[in-house]
Amino acid sequence: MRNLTTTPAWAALTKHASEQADITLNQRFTADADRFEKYQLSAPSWFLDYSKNHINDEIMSGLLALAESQKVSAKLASMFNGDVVNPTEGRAALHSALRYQGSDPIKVGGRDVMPDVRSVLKQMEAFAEKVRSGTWLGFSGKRITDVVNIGIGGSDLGPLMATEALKPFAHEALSLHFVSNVDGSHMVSTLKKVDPETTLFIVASKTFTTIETITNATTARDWFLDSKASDADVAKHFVALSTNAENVSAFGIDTDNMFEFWDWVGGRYSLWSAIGLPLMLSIGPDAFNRFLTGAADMDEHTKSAPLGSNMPVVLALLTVWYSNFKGACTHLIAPYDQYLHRFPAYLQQLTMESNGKSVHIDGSDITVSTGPVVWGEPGTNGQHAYFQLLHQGTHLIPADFIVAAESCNPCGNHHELLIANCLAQTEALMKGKSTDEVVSDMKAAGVAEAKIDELKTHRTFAGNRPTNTLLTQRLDAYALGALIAMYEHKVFVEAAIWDINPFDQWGVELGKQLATTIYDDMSEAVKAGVSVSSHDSSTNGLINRINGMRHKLA
Ligand code: G6Q
Repeated sequence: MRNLTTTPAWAALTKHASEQADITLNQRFTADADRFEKYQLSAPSWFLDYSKNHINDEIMSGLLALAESQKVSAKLASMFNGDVVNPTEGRAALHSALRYQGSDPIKVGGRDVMPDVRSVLKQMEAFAEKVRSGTWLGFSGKRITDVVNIGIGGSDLGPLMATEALKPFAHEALSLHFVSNVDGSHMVSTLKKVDPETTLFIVASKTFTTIETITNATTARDWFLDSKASDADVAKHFVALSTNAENVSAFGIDTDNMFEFWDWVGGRYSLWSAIGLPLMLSIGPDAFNRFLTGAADMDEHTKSAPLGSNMPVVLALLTVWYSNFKGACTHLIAPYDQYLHRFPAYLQQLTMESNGKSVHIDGSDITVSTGPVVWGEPGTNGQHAYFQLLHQGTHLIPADFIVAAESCNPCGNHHELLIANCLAQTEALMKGKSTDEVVSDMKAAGVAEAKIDELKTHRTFAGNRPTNTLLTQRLDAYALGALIAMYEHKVFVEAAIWDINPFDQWGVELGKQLATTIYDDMSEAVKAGVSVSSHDSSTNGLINRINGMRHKLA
């Protein structure tokens, strides 16, 4: 049994939560004029204002004591050191090695992995240069104009999010497409936009066994071979990103066109590896290296900053505070940056696949809430959709607001409006609007007494909603690398506190197994003209109904 909830730090935090439950954010700001100076942090490229949170020095000390009692520093060191921090899969989690800029060896099982890391990076750079410069030619001698990345989960969300985020720096003559869903519509609609003579397919799969990816890659290869291309031309149009050379070769891709990575790179942490090839193709090797450097600098910050001024640690502690002591179940990510429109989806996987666990690392049950539901959309769009619930709903929803001081596309007063909206939301969420203020505003506007009585509670904002604001100069490759690495480490620190393994994902296996069974059962039943009865009545009923509907359609 783990002793998280019996630590003195946990007891102290429980006491603070109960004793300070009624202190509002407004009261905290009134009582302490230095709150903004006190509760802010700087890390590479990013400034964090965390003053609009339900914290004071006592609570922060309690949270830091919790981090110490859960040995956060030692666990971080262990991860950076290449220890087996993923015991259920017997692996290290060394995504930090993929972006390491120093000259020290980084060892996994006694072997320095850095020569291999640098060699694949060189291979990627050489390839990217050829495609970007137009010297890599398709089978009919034309340059590549479109790149289709075929992958799912960790082999899709990271490169897709980052390619979108860094679009202002993209190669103008190269269009990137991402196909992930096994729903044929995803591949079919993408293939309609591209030409076999000028398209490069990247099959991105760590295991090279993932059904969605192999199905999509097979469809793409069939489509390609249905053109004037021959089998020998596949080498010019298909490359693989994988750890599984045997399956890559069996699929028909020359292993010379395979970019390798290793089992110590987790899927959702693989953007820095060969899985980042589409991003490198889009922004070029130099910008990709700045992306790696931003992340490496955030690694150094995480390794060396004291816990209290360590950005991922402080943000993780705030999540633990809200999840375990204030009853929050979700966490909003609100990037005020259109190019970060896939960032919440990316963080959903990073956070929810990592920390959606109910047992501790030793297999014993967890008695407290773990990873919150992460969600979000870019601002200002979210304001016109779900922000109503944030302001006047009944749930406590901590939020991260992310914004850059400068736009990558300066245009009129757009960026000033964007920033103003971002800051206005965090102010409104914190301050709210009292019924007295509502009444006096309505009186000043000449609203009749009866109407004021009818509407005043509807128009009252309780406020007291916590937010963090993350600010950077401009969202470039360096800043994005640093931001992603910061969230990776935040997730790790939360896991360290809850004492869970953030690097496995056994919860995704059962559905995959059952899908294979149902696929077989459905097709067998159609062939034999019988009903399926081997599942529960709901699943049987749905299978038989769908078989009936599809049979009639055929
Ligand atoms: C991520 C997960 C998962 C994985 C996909 C794709 O951490 O492991 O999302 O990335 O299932 O797996 P392959 O890259 O092996 O196809």
